[in-house]
This record gives sequence, structure tokens and C-alpha cells, in this order.
Amino acid sequence: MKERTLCIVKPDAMRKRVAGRILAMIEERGLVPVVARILTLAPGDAERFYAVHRERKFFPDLVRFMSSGPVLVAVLEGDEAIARWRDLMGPTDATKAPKGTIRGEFGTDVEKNAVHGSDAPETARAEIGFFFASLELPGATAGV
Ligand code: 3AN
Repeated sequence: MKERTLCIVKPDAMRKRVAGRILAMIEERGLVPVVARILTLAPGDAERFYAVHRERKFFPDLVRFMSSGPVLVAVLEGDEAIARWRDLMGPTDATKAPKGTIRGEFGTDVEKNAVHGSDAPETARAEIGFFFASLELPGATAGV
């Protein structure tokens, strides 16, 4: 089934200047970026984006890290895009991520893990809506 999912290239990967290589891996895997933007999250925006983790011990560090510099946010489209993007990312803990996954190639640890991906259709919809207006997405306008 054709799906859309949210990709974030996190501040650690942006600082390493590997966003282009990450996009190349995404394209090689057959996932298609259909809208993208580079921006820097305000701490309050990072708090809202990760609100489900608000009670976790690592939350303040996560918010500080995610608002520490530019991120690249993109919507990826393709068959089973949600699962395939998570598969390409690798496990959350980058120290356990296999070579060939993005976290295995570019991540450092459980916080500095290079990329984010939505984990289910409902979260994908909510996360895409967090960053992009529906009119920015292909197919939103009749006749396109
Ligand atoms: P994923 O991004 O693989 O879906 P989640 O949703 O469990 O992982 O966690 C969201 C983010 O919170 C992770 N990307 C990671 O940066 C951070 N995180 C998760 N667990 C920890 C932890 N134990 N210590 C620090 N940061 C964590």
C-alpha cells in the first residue's frame, strides 16, 4: 500500500554534513521525498513534537538536542513507506545498528541517532501535519 511517512535528519547528522548521503540512501531504497525543508526547531516546538516522551528521564536532553541546530524534514512516499523507512534507519540505539542502515553508518548513540521516522500511519499523519500544510503536499490540489 502506498504510504507517506515523516523523515527528520537530526542536528547531529546535519553537523556531520551527511544529509545528502542520507537522501541518496533514501532514493536508492526507492523511497521518494515529495516535500522537504530545512529549519531549526525552537525548544517549545521540539517539546510539542516529542510530547509522548514528556515523562521520560531523557526528555529535557532530547529537547535540547533536537533544537540545537538545523534539521531537514521531509515527507517520504512509497509502498509500505513507514516500515521501509524504519528498516533503512535501523534501531534507535545507533551503537546496535547494523552497517548499511543510516543509524549504523551515521549515528553515535541512542540520542544522536541521525534520523527520525514515524512509527505508524496515525503518527505519520500527525507528524507530517506538524511540519507541512496540506496544500504543500502533492495531490492536495485538484487536477495535479
Ligand atoms: P525511534 O526514534 O527509533 O522511534 P523512540 O520513539 O523510542 O525511538 O524515541 C524517540 C527519540 O527519543 C529517539 N529517536 C531518541 O533520540 C530519543 N531516545 C529514546 N530513548 C532514549 C534514551 N534512553 N536516552 C536518550 N534518548 C532517547
